[in-house]
Amino acid sequence: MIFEPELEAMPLEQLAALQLERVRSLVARVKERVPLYRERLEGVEPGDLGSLDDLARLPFTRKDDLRDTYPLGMLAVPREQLARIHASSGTTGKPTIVAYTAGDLDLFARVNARALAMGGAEPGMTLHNAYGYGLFTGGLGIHDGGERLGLNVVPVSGGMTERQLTLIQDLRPDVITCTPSYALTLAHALTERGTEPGEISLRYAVLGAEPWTERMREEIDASLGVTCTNIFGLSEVIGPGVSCECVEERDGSHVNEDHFLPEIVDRETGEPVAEGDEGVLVFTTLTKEALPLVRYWTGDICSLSREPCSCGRTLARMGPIVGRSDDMLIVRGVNVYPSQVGGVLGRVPELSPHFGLVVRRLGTLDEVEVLVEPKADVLAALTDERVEEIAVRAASLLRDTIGCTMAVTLVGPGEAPRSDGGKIQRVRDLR
Ligand code: DLL
Repeated sequence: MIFEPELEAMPLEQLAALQLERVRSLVARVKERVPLYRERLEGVEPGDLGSLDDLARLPFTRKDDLRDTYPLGMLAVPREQLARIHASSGTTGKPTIVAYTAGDLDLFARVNARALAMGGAEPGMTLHNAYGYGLFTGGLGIHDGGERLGLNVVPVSGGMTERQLTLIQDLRPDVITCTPSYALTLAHALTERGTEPGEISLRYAVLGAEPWTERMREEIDASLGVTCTNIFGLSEVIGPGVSCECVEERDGSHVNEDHFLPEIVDRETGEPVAEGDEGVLVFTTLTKEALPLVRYWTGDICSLSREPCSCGRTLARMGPIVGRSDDMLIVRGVNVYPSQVGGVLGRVPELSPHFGLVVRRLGTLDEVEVLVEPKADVLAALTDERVEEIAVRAASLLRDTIGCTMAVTLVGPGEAPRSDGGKIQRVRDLR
């Protein structure tokens, strides 16, 4: 079902007109209320924006702008109007604080209701929500979206895997939401209990917050007995619900672009790329009140498609995130994204989706070792020669595809990184 058909399936011309009108009023609003934008957008008048293409003349906003104005220097409303704070999971230093008015929380719930409906959920279903609750936007964002759609939401949060399985068996939810890596952890724990996928009630899984591969999708579909879809989002833009795949096609995530205007730009020059090409994803928030952002540079790399979709939505679709400019490793001059490695490993039939990367510095050179677990049924029949043959084949596929030599080591079950509830850490950097 489509949660807001009049908006999600809007004729494209009407959508573009709405976006332009919203961009203009955004520019006026941030210039009036946010010192950083008053300075940066000096000389730009809303009326100068004749079409959406003119947006490309405006400067980008970057994560550093939020850091430099920590904690709340980019607010566009008085502090008393805030209704909630979240923060993004930074790996170093202070978190990035994001803020919501009551109106923003309403929007947050609506776009997540849309996303859950895209993923197959319908009013009356039960949702097992295993995204982390707290400062992370995943738990509460999906929770409010589920309630808005008319689901019965079980706020399990991440972790305590055994208890999750018990609740899944006893409460018989139809839909599960968590990170894809945690869905695999749950699936494995289920197998260890001796439970077959057919014995549990789950039908849909709406998974995201980290990159994942088609190999992971196949394994999650089969081992949990679900149809899983990819949900994308980031705290700075709102949290989850920026985009989601529809269960009909599962081929690119529909961006809620009446609220979050996407652009794809060249990662070096910042210029718009040709339609369908890969580049950095940039968002302008069209309706957010507390923390509106003009051309926010996400660092995520993907492509955007305007091909019509059989689900009836007219919203553009973004392809999977193939990497992030800031988790890119540079190995002997070659750019390597961990998710790209996962994609290549997925083409070796004997390998499972469990992999990790270890980066070491040997002298002046960086070396990457790829640790990957074979599939469980392959493992039983492995001889030393076969292990060697698979590793060599995977390494040559990586070299031919990515252009960088990496050692591949096959490891035992549980030796590659796993998720214990939240986002998975695939890279161990020992430099
Ligand atoms: O991860 C919001 C979210 C929660 C999305 C639950 C989906 C589900 P942050 O913690 O701010 O927000 O991290 C945002 O995570 O810039 C991407 O690099 C990555 N990311 C999020 N969703 C996906 C996805 C939440 N489906 C950052 N595929 C983003 C790949 C994703 N990467």
